[in-house]
Formats: sequence, structure tokens, C-alpha cells
Amino acid sequence: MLSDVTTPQDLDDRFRETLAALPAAPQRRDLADPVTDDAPLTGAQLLDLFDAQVASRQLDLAGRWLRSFGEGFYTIGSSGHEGNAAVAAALRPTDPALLHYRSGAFYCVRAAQVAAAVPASAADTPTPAVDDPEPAAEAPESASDAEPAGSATPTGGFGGYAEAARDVLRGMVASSEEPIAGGRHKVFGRADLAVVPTTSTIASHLPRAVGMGLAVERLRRLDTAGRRTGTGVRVGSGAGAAHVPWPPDAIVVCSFGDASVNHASATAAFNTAGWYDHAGLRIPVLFVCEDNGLGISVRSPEGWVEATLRAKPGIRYFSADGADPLRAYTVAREAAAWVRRYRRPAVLHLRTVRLMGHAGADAESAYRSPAELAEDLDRDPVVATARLLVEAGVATADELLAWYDETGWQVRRLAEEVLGEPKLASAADVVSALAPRRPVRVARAVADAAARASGPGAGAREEAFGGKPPELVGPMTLAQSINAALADGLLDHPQMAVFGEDVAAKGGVYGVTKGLRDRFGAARVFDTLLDETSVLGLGLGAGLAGMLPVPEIQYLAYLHNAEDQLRGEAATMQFFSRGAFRNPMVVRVAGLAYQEGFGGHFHNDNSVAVLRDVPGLVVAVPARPDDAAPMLRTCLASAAVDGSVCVFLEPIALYHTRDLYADGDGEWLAGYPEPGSWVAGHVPIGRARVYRVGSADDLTIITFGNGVRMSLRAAAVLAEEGVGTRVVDLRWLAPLPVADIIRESSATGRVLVVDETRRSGGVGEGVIAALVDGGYVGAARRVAGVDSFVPLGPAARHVLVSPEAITDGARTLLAR
Ligand SMILES: Cc1ncc(C[n+]2csc(CCOP(=O)(O)OP(=O)(O)O)c2C)c(N)n1
Repeated sequence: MLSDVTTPQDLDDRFRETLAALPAAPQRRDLADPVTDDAPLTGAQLLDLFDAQVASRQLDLAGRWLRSFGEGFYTIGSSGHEGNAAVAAALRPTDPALLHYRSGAFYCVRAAQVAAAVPASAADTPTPAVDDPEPAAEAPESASDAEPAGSATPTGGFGGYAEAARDVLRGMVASSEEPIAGGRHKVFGRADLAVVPTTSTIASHLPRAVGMGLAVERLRRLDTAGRRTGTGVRVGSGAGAAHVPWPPDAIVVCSFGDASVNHASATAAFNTAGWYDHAGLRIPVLFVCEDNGLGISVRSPEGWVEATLRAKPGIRYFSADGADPLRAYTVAREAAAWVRRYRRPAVLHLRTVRLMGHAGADAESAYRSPAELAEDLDRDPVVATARLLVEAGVATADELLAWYDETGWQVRRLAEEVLGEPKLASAADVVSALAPRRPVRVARAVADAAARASGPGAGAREEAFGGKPPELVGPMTLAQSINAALADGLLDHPQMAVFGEDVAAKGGVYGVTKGLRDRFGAARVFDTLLDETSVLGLGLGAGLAGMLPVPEIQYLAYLHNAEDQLRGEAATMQFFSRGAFRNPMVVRVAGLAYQEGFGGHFHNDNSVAVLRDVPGLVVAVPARPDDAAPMLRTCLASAAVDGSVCVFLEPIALYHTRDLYADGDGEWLAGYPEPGSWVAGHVPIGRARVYRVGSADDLTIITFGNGVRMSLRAAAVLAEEGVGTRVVDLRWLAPLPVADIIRESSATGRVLVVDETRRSGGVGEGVIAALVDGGYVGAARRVAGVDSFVPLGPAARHVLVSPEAITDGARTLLAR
């Protein structure tokens, strides 16, 4: 009897009752024959899809069972969505997939495909969609119309799914042996399956999928000289070479729910895919919307999902009912073939139901009627596949039920096995995968880059700089130095690309990227559309595909509306994949205040709190031109070597600053180091710079960014009063140079923290905390920005740290 909540028992009972009542077919059908006369699948292939669906269903039931005695920690399941098995079967196992948490059957099929290493099938025949429109662009010649693909070919019963089931169960019990996240989260992911883990944040993986599509296509086009290795492709040579993990004609697939369609990240991704398509760029992404009509308890208004998905410019719409496996397979195959052939984005709208609620603790009765729940049960896709198999004479109901029970038994046996496996045992275990740091290798990479720049790459370098390398140009500003270092980076890393709003044609709002497009071409230096979520998403996907992305966020204030792409996506990739996947990137951000006479808060934003607490993120703030170039080199090397995600926060107000103490002194300019001195001038992550003024014995000022220049000026005033100061430029806000902070503070016993960010949540809080934690026992004070947004015009001075506040703070400290 159905209760007003669909329980695992209800689902199981209904399955048995329905199957038991199915009339037997008059005769058996040969497994090698199509299921019906015009079916795209043989009996064996459909049986195999059924097996994957049953495995997924039994995993959901096992998840609830594990939870019931406190051994399982995750009950969001795929029940009702098992139609997605047909989508997996329509793709190649080498197509990178970013999966919704309800794509369990997809995952099972993919794992079985790879386990069986199926050689060939009908799954990917080149036929374009039946109602294929005229292609708007050339169909790429190498779209491998006759390539083999994974399929629903039988994989040998549950054995084909045992590995997938074990993976999923390990995720549920948070086993440290889970293959991708190692117990850090329950995700679908495995590098050998080309399944990239996604987070639980709705739709946040979609901008990345678009970025992957862009990168896959771009690298396919670069792969002109047949430089393939294995299933992937190697592009470039030397240290900058990228191993692209997917074949050149791969397409990217990402799945998500119907409510997710409305999320800003999703709309950003659809828009960006459409925008590029409109502009003639190819993005081979298949969006799969698994539409169960609900987002937890909120209904998608009738017809809305179809209306909105159909209306996405540049994205071709396909739809199918997940409870009709043959049709779902046919349409998924058409959609995949269309994307693969034309390298253009499409969306597959897969109608599903949701069985057993949103998750284990969800009491559906609060918002759904018993009649509605019963209707969903009638559309159970696993029952639908079983019905088809029985009606076609492929199997009897008894055989399917026996198989269902056998699978259930095997899944629970595996569950019992894995629940005894070790969990992550310590904080060190948990963070071990977060963000590897190998400073010696990074230093070596910088040395190698220097050797190339002065050796084999010297000619290309000279040419790229128009015959005059930057070290011969004379003293440079911060902006010029960053520009030259970007050029050196582009020369040394063939996979590096610089992109963002206005970076190419204009060369950046402040001219920092000026001339780079002319020198390195529009494929490597390009303008993006105006959407920071997508700018970062492009970086995320490009990094994953083997590129070295250097996206620019035009102003710090505008990073905040896209911040999840950095925090939730970029910074977690190694954490949730134990380094199997990485998204190296160096995000350049123009920021901080003190732009005299320009803008208010939005162009003078001084909030970095949101970056400082992102685990593993590197945050660099170069204050001087002679730090900017080596720090940028370090960030690029660290991204290449360790997959680091770096934010390179550039103080706008210092971009074009020339003088330090007096007009015309040119003391804020610096020459660009020639490659021969890059090793000696290497700046490791987390090392500060110390300026000694006078005796340097009386006071330590700890600061960064604009504070460095103001503090040096203040130190000069104090020197006239006989006070010796050491000014410590942190250079790195994350990780903070703790050892340098403690050492330089202890040397004087008096510390003034000059923090241009806000008093609350600002950098100074971290410095003071580091002093306390490090056992510093001297005096300390802090001057910091007021807890306010920065107002327009001269009023800004009321809330920002001033040179006077620094000297006043210093005198108060010295008077103690
Ligand atoms: C950005 C974000 N906001 C809220 C949530 C909480 N949440 C988890 S699942 C969910 C509903 C998603 O519905 P849908 O996209 O239709 O997928 P379904 O669960 O129905 O398959 C919500 C709101 C989240 N995970 N991420």
C-alpha cells in the first residue's frame, strides 16, 4: 500500500507488483535482434541499459539502508532519472562528462563501457539529426564520422556495474578509498571514465563545461601535425606542452536539473555558449536537463523548462521522455552526433520523474499529493524498460525480477564491504589533496623558463618584443612590467591564453595588456563577453583541458558576483579529485583603492576577505614593478607545476605611479630583469620583502599594496625624527608569509600593521592573528580602512588609510 511518501519499500513493492503482472510475450526474441522492428537497440543492448538502471536503483535503496543504521551519509539518489542511462550509451566513454547528482545510471553505463572497453557499436553512427537544419558552418573534417564508440553492448551482467556500484557506495559511506574525492564528498567522478566531479552547488559546473568545450575545440584545431598520444592529444612541446586528456573530436556533456535551469550560473553558461555560437566560434557542449518538474519542493511552472530551453539563442533543442528508453536513446544519439559533427552546443531536455523525494529526509507529503506521487510511480523508467523487455520477448518478468534481486544482493554485499573501509583520519589527510605546493619544482620551472628565454627561445623573444626586449627598455611602471611579464609568459607557455573584458583590442582599461593580441594573436589573447562568471568558467574549463588560462577580472568589485566560480569550483577541483583533475589558472584582478579622482566603491573596492579564506587559493599583491614580474612568473610556474589557482591582485593606483618621495624622483619605477637574473630574483610564494629604513631597529611596519608606498614615505618622515623602521611588504596575502612576519616583528618588538583593506575581515586581522599564534610578545597596533564602501571623490580619504594615520600610529606605538 502506498503511503503519502514514496518510501524505498513502496518503490520496491511497486516494481515487483508491476513486473509480476506483466503478460509474457508469445515468443522469445533473439538478443542480437532489435528490440522492436525499428528499434535502435538490440535486445542485448536494452538489457544492458536495464542492468545499469537497476544497479543505479539498487544503489539508491542501499543509500537509504546505510543511512538507517548510521553508516551512510548521502541519500540524494537517481530514482526516476534512470533514463539517463540511454544518454551515456549514446556518447563515447571518452567524452568528458560533468554529472548531476541524479545521473547514477549514466555513471554506471559509463563505467561499464570503460570496463568492457567496447570496441565498436551503432551508438555513434554519423547520421545527423533527422530534422537536421542546414549546418551554419563547415562540418569539421575530422569529426570522426566513423569512429567507434561506447555503447549499450552487454558487459557481462552485474560484473560490468560492480565497479561503478563500489565507487558510489564508497562515496555514500565517505570511504577514503573512494576513487575520486577519497571520502571528501559524494560525487560522480573518475579520471579514467572522463567523468569530472561536480560540486553540490546548483549549475555551478555549467560555465566550466562551456570553457571545456571552447578549449577542446581550440586544441583540436591546434592539433594539426598529428601529435596525438593515446586517446588524448599533446599540444606544444617542452615545459609548456599540454596533455589534453580527451580525443580531439570529443564533446563535453553536462547534466543538471530543471530548477537549475533558472540559476544565474546556468543562464550565464547558456548565454555564453550561444554568444560564441553567434560569433561563429565552435563550442561542442551537450547540455542535458534532467527535468523531474521539481526543485526540492518548488515546481517548475508547466511548460517553462521547455519554453526557456527552446528559446536559448544558438543552442539547438532536443527532447525525449526518460521513461521511453528507445526514444531517449535515439534522441540522445542524434543530439550527440549533431554536437560532435557541427561542434555546436545543444540541449537535451530529458523528462524524468523524481521518486523517493529530494533526499532521504524529505517529507514529500508536505508539498505533493498522494495522487501526484502515484502518477510519478506510474512513470518509473526502470519499470518502463522492464515492460519493453518483457513485451518484446527479450526476457521474462521472472528473469528480470531475479536479476533485480541479484543486483540488490550484490549491491548490499558491496555496501557491507566498503562500510568497513577507513575514513579520512586526520585534518592532514583531509587537506592533503587541497593544493599541493612544491616550491623547489616551481623554482626549477622558473629557472628552466629563464634558460629557454636566454637560450633557444631568445630569437623568438627578441622578435616578439620587436627587437627590443623589456630589459633594454629602461625603468618601467607596474603596468608595463606586468605587460612584459605576460608577454614572457605567453612566449614560454604555448598553452597560456590571456582573456577577459576589453583585454585584447583595447589592451585593458589601464593598458596592462596593450599590444599582446597583436603580438600573440587573437587565439591567445581575446576579449570575452561581459560576464565574470563566464570569464572564470572559461578559465576553469580551459585549465581542465590542459591550457594555462590567465583570465582578467576588470575590477575587484566585479569578482564578487562571480566568486563561486573561484571558491566553489576552481579551488575545490583538486580537493574533490585528489589531484586527478586540476584547473591551473592565474586570475588577474585590478583592484584596491586610491584612484585619486576616479570612481567610487566599484573602482576602488578594497575587500579581499572573500579571497583570504578560500582554502588553497594563492593571493598575490605586487606593489612594485620589480616584484610584479617575478611574482607573475612564480604564479604561472606554480599553476603549471602544481595546478595552483592564483589570484594576482594588481593595485590600480600603482599601475602608472612613477615616484616615491618627490615628484620626478622616479623611485617607483624599476628595470625589467633580463632572463639571466630570473633565478636570483625568483620570489617564492609566501615570502615577504623587507625594506630597511635608517637603523631599522625601532619599528616594523607590516603592509602590502598601496600601503607599501605610503609606509615607505612615512618611514622616511620617521627617519628624520631618528626612528629606524623596517617596512615589510607581505606580497602574498595567501598564504601569508608568517615566518617573515614573526621574524621581522620580533626584531623590533613594535609592529604597526598598515592595512588598506577594511578593519573587519581585512588582511590586518590575519597578520595580528599570525603574530599571536606565533608567540610574538611585543607591542602591536593596526591602522586599517573604515568598515565602509569607498565613496566618490575626495570623501574617499575619510575611509581609507592615510599617510598621516600611519605616522600617527607609529608615534603612538613608539611612545609606549
Ligand atoms: C546554488 C545553490 N542553491 C541552492 C542549493 C540547494 N539545493 C540543492 S538541490 C536543489 C534543487 C535542485 O533542483 P533541480 O535543479 O530541479 O534538480 P533535482 O534535485 O530536482 O534533480 C536546491 C535548491 C544548491 N545546492 N545550490
